Amino acid sequence: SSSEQTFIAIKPDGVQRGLIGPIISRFESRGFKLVAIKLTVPTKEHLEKHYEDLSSKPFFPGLIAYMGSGPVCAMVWEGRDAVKTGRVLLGATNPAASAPGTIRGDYAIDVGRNVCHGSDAVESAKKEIALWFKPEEVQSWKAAQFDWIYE
Ligand code: DAT
Ligand code: MG
Repeated sequence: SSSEQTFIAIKPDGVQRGLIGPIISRFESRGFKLVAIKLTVPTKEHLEKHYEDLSSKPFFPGLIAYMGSGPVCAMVWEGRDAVKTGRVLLGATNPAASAPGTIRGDYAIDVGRNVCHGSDAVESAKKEIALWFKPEEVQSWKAAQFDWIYE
């Protein structure tokens, strides 16, 4: 459906490097619709929940410290296959393996500073959206260009 939602977050390095505009532009120009956005410094507890599946990894403490080191631009983007296509726009987890033309392939070098997060499945997207946003912070609106993007 054209109403699938994914959670995308520009990480503190992406915010510091002035990449909010360029990253938003990629989702916008692809045809996705922005339905929620906020700039927030997430707490340690919040990040431990967000990344709970990775809690046993050796890089977990460093990941939590990095993600809480400054403002994060948290967003929800909507559109057909938003989760899967969002991951394509992001590129591989390790920027060294990300193709040019992807966000990580164009803007990052180190896996520990890979500038942007994107949900990896529809189920995790639902969980992440509920963790980062109250229901009333997620807008429902029809984009004027809708019929020019979907047949
Ligand atoms: P992704 O962000 O592509 O979904 P993930 O969920 O496996 O990747 O890991 C979350 C973040 O943790 C990732 O964006 C960067 C960091 N990370 C993953 N693997 C890492 C590693 N081997 N060393 C350092 N950081 C890592
Ligand atoms: Mg992940």
